Amino acid sequence: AFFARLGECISSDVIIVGGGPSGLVAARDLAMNGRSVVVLESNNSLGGGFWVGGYLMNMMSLRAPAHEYLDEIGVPYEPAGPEGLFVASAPHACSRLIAAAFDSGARVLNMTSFDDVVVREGGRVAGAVINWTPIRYLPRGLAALDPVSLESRLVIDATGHDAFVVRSLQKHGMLDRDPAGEGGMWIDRSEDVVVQKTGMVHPGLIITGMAVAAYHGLPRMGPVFGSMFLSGRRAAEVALEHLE
Ligand code: 48H
Repeated sequence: AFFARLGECISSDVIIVGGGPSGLVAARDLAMNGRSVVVLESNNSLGGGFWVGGYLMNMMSLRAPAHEYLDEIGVPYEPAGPEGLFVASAPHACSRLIAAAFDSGARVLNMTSFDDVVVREGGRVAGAVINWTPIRYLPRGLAALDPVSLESRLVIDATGHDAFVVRSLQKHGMLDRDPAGEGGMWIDRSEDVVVQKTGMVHPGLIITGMAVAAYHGLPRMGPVFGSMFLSGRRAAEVALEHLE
């Protein structure tokens, strides 16, 4: 059964690298629009940095209008102080987000690490080179194990702070400019600009979530997660426009 499903991942509309909040939201929106989607997650568990809020407190916060996404996937939340600020249980929200991605029909390969980009004419990104995550941790002599590749019309970098897909293009000298690296914390500004700057940065490659901050040098926002939902949604919109 596993290999039959792996076979279905060989060619898809969109590969999303990273199963954190931005990647999961993008995956659900794309699958609900009838697109074939594969999420690659290097860890055993999906959810990325969404299981806890900040400072090991397992409540997460978000600002309007992102709370509407919690309504959509059935997560309870409550107002928290200033108008338009809400809190919810992070594990509750995270597990619903994961389930919603599966329910939408997105395919998921966990314990699977994105290793490199597949490229086509003109340097267009056209898929992902993957390997089992444990391969990374084996001694070099044992781990000289070639990866395999999955092809897609688009790839979304949802790897968070590391912006791993973008960095692999940088490694190949394929980016117009180097990633600027994430800035210091400025919550009020960062949330909006991360969503605004979500988009295509190279033919075939869209960035979402904290990868946007890492690429464009935007400030970070700490444990406020609304822009991760809205950025994931924006990434799906951009992908749908390109696929059409
Ligand atoms: C496969 C990979 C690889 C790889 C990484 O970090 P994330 O939660 O990312 P976002 O952008 O959806 O959400 C960011 C948010 O959690 C956060 O950290 C915030 C808001 N911080 C603000 C602040 O100021 O600090 O998830 C990324 C996922 C993880 O699950 C990784 O394991 C996975 O990507 N990943 N998967 N192949 N090479 N690299």
